[in-house]
Amino acid sequence: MSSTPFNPSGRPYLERRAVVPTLLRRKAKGSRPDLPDLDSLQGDVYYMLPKKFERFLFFVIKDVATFWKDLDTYRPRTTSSAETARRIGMISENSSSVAFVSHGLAFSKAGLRTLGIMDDLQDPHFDAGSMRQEKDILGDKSTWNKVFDDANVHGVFVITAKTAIECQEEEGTVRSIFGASVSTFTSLDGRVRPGDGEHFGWRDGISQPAIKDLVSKVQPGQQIVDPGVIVMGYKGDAVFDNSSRVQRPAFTKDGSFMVFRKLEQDVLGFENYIDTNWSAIPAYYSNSDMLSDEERKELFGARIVGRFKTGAPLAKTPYKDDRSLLHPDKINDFNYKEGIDIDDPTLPPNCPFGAHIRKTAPRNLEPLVHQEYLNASMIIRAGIPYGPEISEAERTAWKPGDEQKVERGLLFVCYQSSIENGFFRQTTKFANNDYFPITDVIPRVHGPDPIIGGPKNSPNINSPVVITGEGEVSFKMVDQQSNKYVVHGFAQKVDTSAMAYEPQYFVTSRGGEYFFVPSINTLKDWCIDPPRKRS
Ligand code: N7H
Repeated sequence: MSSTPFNPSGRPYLERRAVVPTLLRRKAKGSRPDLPDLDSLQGDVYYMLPKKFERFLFFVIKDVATFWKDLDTYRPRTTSSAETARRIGMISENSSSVAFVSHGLAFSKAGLRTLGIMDDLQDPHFDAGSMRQEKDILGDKSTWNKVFDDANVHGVFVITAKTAIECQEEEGTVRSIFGASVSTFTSLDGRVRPGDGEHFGWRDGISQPAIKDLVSKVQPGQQIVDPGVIVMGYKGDAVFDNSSRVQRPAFTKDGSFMVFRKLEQDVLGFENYIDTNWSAIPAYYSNSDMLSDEERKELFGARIVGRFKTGAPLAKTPYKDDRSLLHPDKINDFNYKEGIDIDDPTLPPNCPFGAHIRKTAPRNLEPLVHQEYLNASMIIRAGIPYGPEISEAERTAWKPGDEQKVERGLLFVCYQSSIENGFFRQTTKFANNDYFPITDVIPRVHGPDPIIGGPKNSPNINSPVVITGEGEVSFKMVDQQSNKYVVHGFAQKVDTSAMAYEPQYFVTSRGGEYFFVPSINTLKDWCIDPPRKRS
C-alpha cells in the first residue's frame, strides 16, 4: 500500500494550520479579562509550538531547594503564546529562513507533591496521582515503558525546533542547568514525517477547536469552544463555571492539563489488514458508478478513520477522495448530518458512526446529547510521530502475524482544562464505548474506535442467558475477584451483512502521564516564593 499520497507541504504554512493565531495583538494587556493572558499561557497549549523535531525530556527531581534556583535560571526559556503567535507569523512570511527553538514545561502530580504543592487541582484523574493507576480503565493491555510504568516522572520539558541537532543542544543546556537538582532524565524524540502525515499515512492535525478572538479566522465547520475548555480559569472551564464547587488554587489560572501517551503503531500490520479486507467495499456505489480496486482500498481505510489520507472528509465525499475539499474553508465544513437520507434513515451514513474521527468528535448529536457536552469534550491535539520510516528491507522481511521489529508510532499530546471531560471522556466514554455515538433512544452498537479502541475483556457469564429476541435483557456476571454484577442491556440481532470483516487493532499504548502546565506567571511566582516556604 502506498503512503502519503498528498502534499500538504505544497500549501502555504498558515493554510496547513487548523489554529491560526490572531495576528492583531490585544491593545492593552488585560483589556480582555475573558480571554487567556497570551504572555503567560505557555505556547504549546493552544497555538502549538512550531516544530519539525520535538524532544520530550522527562525528569525526576532530587533536590527541591536547588530545583527552585535552577528553575529561576531556566524560566525565561519557556515560550509564551504571544511569542508563539509572533513566530508563526514570521514562519508564514518566510518559512525557509526562520528557525526557532521553543520550550514548554509541565509537572505531574508526583512532581507537584515533591515540590510541596499539595493542593488538589480539582481533576479526579490528575489528583489521583498518575496515569499508571488508570492503565486498565484506559484499556491498555500491553507492557508500558518503564519510565511510565514506575509512575515516578515528576515533570517534562518540551523542546521543539527545526532540526534534531537543535533539540539535542537544548537538552544539553537543560541538563546543565538542572544538573544538581534532577536525578534522572529520559528523552523521547518525535519528528514531523516527510509529507506531514502520521505513520499510517493520514494527514493529521486538521481539526482543532477554535477559540473565538484567539484565532484570526474560524474555519467553516470548525467547532467553537469557550476558552476555558482548554485553559483553566475562564468561561468553559467546568470548575470555574460552577461557583458551588471547590475552586482550583489561584496558581492554575492560564494553566492547562497536558496528557502524554506513547502510542505504538503497527504500520505493516495495518496495511496488511487493509490489503486483505478491502474487497468488502462493493465495486459499484450506484447503478452506473464504479470504483477501481485502488479506490476501494482507499475507501476501506477512509471508513476506518473518517477521512481519506489526504484529509478529505467522508461526510462530504463518501466514495472517492476529492482534493477540492482540502481547502481550509472546506476541509472541516461538515457536521455528519450530511448524507443521511431523511426519507430512508436506514441507509448507511456517509461516514460510519464507528470511524475514528466520528467516535472521538461526533460534532452534533442533537437532540440526544447537548452540544455543550460535546464542546466540553474538545481537546487540542499537539502530538508528533516517532520512530523511523519503514525501510525496504523491513517491508520485505515482514510476514503477516509478525511482531513489529522497529518501533514507531505517535507521541500523542493533548491539552484541556479537564482531563475528565477531554482525554478521559474521549478514550473511555467515546472511543471504547461500543454504543457511542448515541444515535437513537434505543442503544445501537457501533463498536469500539478502530484506531484507539481495543477488544473488550472477555466476560465470565455464570448463569445461562436466554434471549428470546430483540429487547431488554439482564444477566448476572462475576469478575476474576468473584465480585457479582447484574448487567442490563438491549439485545439486538447482529447484522451479518456488516460483519464482512473482523475488526483488529494496530495501536498499542506504551504508557503515558498526566501533567499540569503552569502559566509563565505561576512559574515566576513559584521561583520568587517557593511553595514550601509558604506553608
Ligand atoms: Fe486521532 N490516525 O491517523 O488515524 N486522528 N489518532 N486521536 N483524533 C485524527 O481531523 C490517529 C488519538 C482525535 O474533530 C485524524 O485532524 C492515530 C487519541 C480527535 O473531527 C487522524 C492515533 C485521541 C480528532 C487520526 C490517534 C484522538 C482526531 C484526522 C494514535 C483522543 C479530531 C485528522 C496512534 C483520546 C476529530 C484531523 C474531529 C483526528 C489518527 C490517537 C482524538 C488521521 C493514528 C489517543 C478528537
